[in-house]
Amino acid sequence: MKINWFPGHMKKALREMKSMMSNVDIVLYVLDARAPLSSVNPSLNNLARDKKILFVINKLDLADENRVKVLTQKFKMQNSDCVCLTSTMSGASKIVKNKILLLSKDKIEKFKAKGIKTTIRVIVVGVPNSGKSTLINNLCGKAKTLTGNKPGVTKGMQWLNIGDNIEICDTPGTLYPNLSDQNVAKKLAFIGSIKDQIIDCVELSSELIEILLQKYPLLFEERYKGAKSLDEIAKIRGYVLSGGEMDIDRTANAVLDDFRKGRIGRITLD
Ligand SMILES: Nc1nc2c(ncn2[C@@H]2O[C@H](COP(=O)(O)OP(=O)(O)O)[C@@H](O)[C@H]2O)c(=O)[nH]1
Ligand SMILES: [Mg+2]
Repeated sequence: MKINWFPGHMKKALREMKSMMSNVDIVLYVLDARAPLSSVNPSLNNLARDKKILFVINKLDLADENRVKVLTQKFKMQNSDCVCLTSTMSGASKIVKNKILLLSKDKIEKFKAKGIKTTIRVIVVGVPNSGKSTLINNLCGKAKTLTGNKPGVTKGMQWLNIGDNIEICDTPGTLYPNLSDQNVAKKLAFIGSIKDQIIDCVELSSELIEILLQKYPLLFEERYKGAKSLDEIAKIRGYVLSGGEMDIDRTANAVLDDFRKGRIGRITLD
């Protein structure tokens, strides 16, 4: 199975985002804590290269905190900052706002000296399903954008006022034309950044099982009572088709769903 997903709407979104960049002060780059390195998108890096970047490593509640802490160091570079958080929790908003104000301190003070209150414009980018819209809703204090646990929920772009003279823009999740590293592509598929319909779920699920058995054997064993393959999991779950055969499709989807909802445990694959 070769995974690649770069539909026309992503190409269009990247083009639109590029044309907006001259009006943007900060790029808020949302990564998934279950695969922070794999959810970096070269096309977005390219877009953000002259901007201040605030990396938000999101979905910390689903991830392996120790591993995330190590990976966070990779995102602390000049002109950028990095925070790890859970967008669905109320404290997230304050953390992000403070970081935005800190990163734009120079601009705010420059205008203040002239007696002008300036607006800070923040564009929120990231691969599909990383939690961009959820974070924005949290920053707004109410549901202003549509969210959903699958890629492709956000379609258009809109500027929203989040107070403290900060305006923020949601964008559709974007990938890049060629997912040449298939290990990265698989991780993006595991975390739900790639449309499930274009993937062979049995193959994907089998690969996830192999990786989890290697990286998190104890969590896996506990969840599936020692079962180590789709067949064995189907057996203990009693997922049987009418002819008596194991229902492998159902089992594959159940394992992917368990992982995505954090039911196997807190896991980071990078
Ligand atoms: N557990 C958990 N789920 C989250 C978090 N942030 C977002 N989500 C969920 O992830 C899914 C995708 O979120 P959404 O904001 O639509 O992602 P977007 O495609 O990047 O805009 C939704 O089901 C959210 O509820 C988080 O910090 N923790
Ligand atoms: Mg969205």
